[in-house]
Amino acid sequence: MNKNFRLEIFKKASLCRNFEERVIENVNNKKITTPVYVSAGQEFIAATLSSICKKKKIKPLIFGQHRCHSTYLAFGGNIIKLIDELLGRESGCTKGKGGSASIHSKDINMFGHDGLMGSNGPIGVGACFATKKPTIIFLGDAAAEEDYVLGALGWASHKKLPILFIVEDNDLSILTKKSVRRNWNMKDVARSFKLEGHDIKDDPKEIEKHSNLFFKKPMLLNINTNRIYWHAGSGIDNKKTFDRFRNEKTKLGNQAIKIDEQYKINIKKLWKLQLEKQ
Ligand SMILES: Cc1ncc(C[n+]2csc(CCOP(=O)(O)OP(=O)(O)O)c2C)c(N)n1
Ligand SMILES: [Mg+2]
Repeated sequence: MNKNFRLEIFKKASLCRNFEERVIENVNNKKITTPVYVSAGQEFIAATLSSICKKKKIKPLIFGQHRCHSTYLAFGGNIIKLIDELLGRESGCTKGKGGSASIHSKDINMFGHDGLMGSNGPIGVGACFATKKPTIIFLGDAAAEEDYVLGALGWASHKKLPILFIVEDNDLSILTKKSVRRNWNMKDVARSFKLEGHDIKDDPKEIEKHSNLFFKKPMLLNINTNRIYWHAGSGIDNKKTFDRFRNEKTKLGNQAIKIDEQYKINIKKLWKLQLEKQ
């Protein structure tokens, strides 16, 4: 992967991370009063996928789950409308009625989640089957376990749909690790349904490696990642959790540091302006 592309991905990740840091701040100071599901730590998945789609000039249908701020922002969702959504305003991307877990945007073809874990599996497959448009379905490692997701995988395989299932595998269902819940993995499940299935890290290079086949055949990528903050809200479970963002920033050096500083300033300003409008 060339450095410019890596930096482009980093830019999106920086946008997402700095946004989430302000969300955490505003949860702590009680400016945000509804539940939030922060995607800090997992942002390189959306940042990489959206950069690849941009390069391929593909605007996919997007079916996010509850932890979806980064999905929305990386795929070009309007940041002001997301701030307003989290503040419960009518000017929000989901008219202030969806909140953090149900981010919806016609502008970027993102369909808000209804709260039933994994429901976006069959709904997204149905939408892809009906339209044959490139489609990405984001699932958590726990949502992927729902029986109706498995049926949807089978149909996507049988109909050879242009679909990408992304399992954002943070090894947690709220606080329950995968090893407590199951003795199988999603890559094997996908392959048993004759889907292209892989188990990889949230390293942009690993994601890009599979991108030649994106939307050419149905594929499932189980992407191992880390949640920095609590399931909901602003607490931290473990300060030693691996942070892909910090890792990439260090590896990319000065250019990345400057990009990140600029995003920090700009996003702080945006939040301040929106909060003053209250
Ligand atoms: C069918 C269903 N069962 C349980 C819940 C309660 N619930 C909400 S989120 C969640 C954990 C989700 O874990 P995962 O899919 O791995 O996503 P993550 O939060 O880790 O991003 C649970 C159990 C729900 N919303 N829907
Ligand atoms: Mg999880």
